[in-house]
Amino acid sequence: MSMINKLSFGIRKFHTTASRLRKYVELTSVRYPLLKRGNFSFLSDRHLGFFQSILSAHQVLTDELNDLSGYNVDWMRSVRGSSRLVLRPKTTEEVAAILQYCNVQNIAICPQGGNTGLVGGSVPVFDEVVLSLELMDEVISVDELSGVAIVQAGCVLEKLETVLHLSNLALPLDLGAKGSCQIGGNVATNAGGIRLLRYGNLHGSVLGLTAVLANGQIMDCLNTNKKDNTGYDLKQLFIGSEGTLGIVTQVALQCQPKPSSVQVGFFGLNSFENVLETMRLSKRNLGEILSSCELIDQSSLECVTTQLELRSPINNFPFYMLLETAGSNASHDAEKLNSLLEILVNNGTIVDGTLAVDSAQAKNLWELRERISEALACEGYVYKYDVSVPIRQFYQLVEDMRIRLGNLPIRCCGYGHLGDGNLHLNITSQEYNPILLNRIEPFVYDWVCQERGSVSAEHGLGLKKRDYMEYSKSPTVIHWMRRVKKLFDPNNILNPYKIFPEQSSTD
Ligand code: FAD
Ligand code: 2HG
Ligand code: ZN
Repeated sequence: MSMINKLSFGIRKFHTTASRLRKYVELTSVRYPLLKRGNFSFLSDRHLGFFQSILSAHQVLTDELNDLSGYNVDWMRSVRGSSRLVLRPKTTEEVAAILQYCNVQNIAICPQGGNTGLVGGSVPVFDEVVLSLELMDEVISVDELSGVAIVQAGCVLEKLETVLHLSNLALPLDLGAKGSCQIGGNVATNAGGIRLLRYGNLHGSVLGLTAVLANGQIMDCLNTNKKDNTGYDLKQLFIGSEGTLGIVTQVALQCQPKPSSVQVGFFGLNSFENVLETMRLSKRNLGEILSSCELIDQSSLECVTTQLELRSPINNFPFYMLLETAGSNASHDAEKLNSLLEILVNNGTIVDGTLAVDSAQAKNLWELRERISEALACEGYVYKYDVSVPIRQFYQLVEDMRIRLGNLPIRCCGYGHLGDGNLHLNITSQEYNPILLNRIEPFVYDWVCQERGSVSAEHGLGLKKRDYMEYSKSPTVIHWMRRVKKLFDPNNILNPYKIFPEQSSTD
């Protein structure tokens, strides 16, 4: 194994393969015939005239063939709406004017950020008007001393990262979609990602935000204090609300000092027991410098290397782990990692591996993990499950599912944020296959529920998972969530058909 000292990361680009984009996407209303359009107004010339009167021409898109198709289809190419209008406000006040009008006119809205969501939440189900945040992409201020950045919600994460680096700051979250996802979308989904282990989730890092409510009221919670106990912390409601309670327009984010020393290692292991032991010792021995602890199984690695023609430095192990440390003292950090690896290699827990010697190698190693979603999408239709499970059972679900599905799918694989107990179980088939789907669901949700896990660890419920909320939340909790929704959006114009099951015992 070789050792690295100083590393600074290059920016990862968001990839999308051309063959995947050519794939035909069935209309959501056809694929899910039980879905019924809500009693919302149909878009009229009068409505259009109003939007054109308050926004400039380039902020109002109506050309179905050229402009709208990308906004109607999700990144996975698994759902397709039929919106006829995309609005692209530039300010909080413009968002407020749009919402006030839509609320009075009973026009349904689908808020959209970078459209990288994986649960069908970011695209319309029927003809909802798309409210895209993409023109609200300004970094308003960055304060190096406090580490607080204030940004418009449509700012792409990667752009924010670049700006922060100029002030020696780093984002508290990082994910493979950072070249396209927006900070507002991250907040709306409470995105996790590969650094959550180190910096915690957005409920902690978001100090404040501005949200526009369904009736057009501007809710100013743009606090920048680290501590604020003046009553209810209402901003928390918007974090993870998936566009159903309000439109997030500005975010105040607690950023972190940019680490000056980063080490990335990629290891092969022969059993899941060894994976758990490696995680246990990494957490204990690396302590505060451990920034990522990710798992990749053999099938996931095979997919990413073959589909995307990436090269893995080691092969033929049932499990691989990617460990990253981020600290401020290269020799101290290297000493810590080396003594950990000495233990793990000497006692046979880790069989083979490599440490990146420079940022290019580190980037290559990260690609093997971060591009798995993209590689799986190349195989056809992907059944995606993003679950929290007790760490000892982390991989059992993949094994049980393999036995259950036999050779029905192309692939059944598992990877994810091991250090956070968040498994990404992915199953692929050439095309959408309802028979396969019925073998997977509700089995997968029953399994997770039995283990008292969560059916959505980080991607949210959106459209695809909304019927399974009750596997992770009690009827009383769902009842009060519905009450909150009704209070904030009595006409249900904000992202209807998302999060909540249509009918349930809690109605
Ligand atoms: P969108 O996809 O546009 O929207 C997501 C939801 O938020 C929708 O319900 C939408 O209506 C709502 N929304 C968007 N913007 C706003 C706003 N300003 N106000 C109110 N509501 C809004 N997720 C993780 O958690 N961790 C990962 O590691 C991760 N990795 C990914 C890797 C890849 C390759 C891909 C494609 C996705 C990944 N995701 C991950 C999922 C996705 O990137 C995240 O959910 C991300 O936070 C979505 O941001 P977005 O701007 O693309 O939002
Ligand atoms: C990741 O961690 C993302 O790579 C995507 O959350 C997971 O595609 C998936 O299942
Ligand atoms: Zn993830």
